[in-house]
Amino acid sequence: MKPFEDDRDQGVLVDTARPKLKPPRMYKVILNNDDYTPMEFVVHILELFFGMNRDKATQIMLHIHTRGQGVCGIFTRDIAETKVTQVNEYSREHQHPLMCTMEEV
Ligand code: TYC
Repeated sequence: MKPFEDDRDQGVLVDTARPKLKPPRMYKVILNNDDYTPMEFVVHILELFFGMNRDKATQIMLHIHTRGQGVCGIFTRDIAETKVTQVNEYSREHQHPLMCTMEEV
């Protein structure tokens, strides 16, 4: 470099921001069948915690009853964990063995 030459970077410094964001992992919240929980209680759970109307809740409950398990919804991990905890606590409070679980999509 010649004496007194300005060596500050003259290159292009401004680039479009491209943050490397990945979509979040998603989790299915699953209700499992059992022999003891009343059908009406399962329908109530699907309405209360998953925002289903009575027809949809009844359809999903019957699917779980006949097939062994069913998906209530798909959520990010924190939301799915909260749903699982809320459903299991609520079921225990009402002395039902209903089991709610989650698995990654
Ligand atoms: N199998 C239960 C009964 O016959 C009903 C039931 C449905 C229980 C869905 C759990 O996730 C469930 N009373």
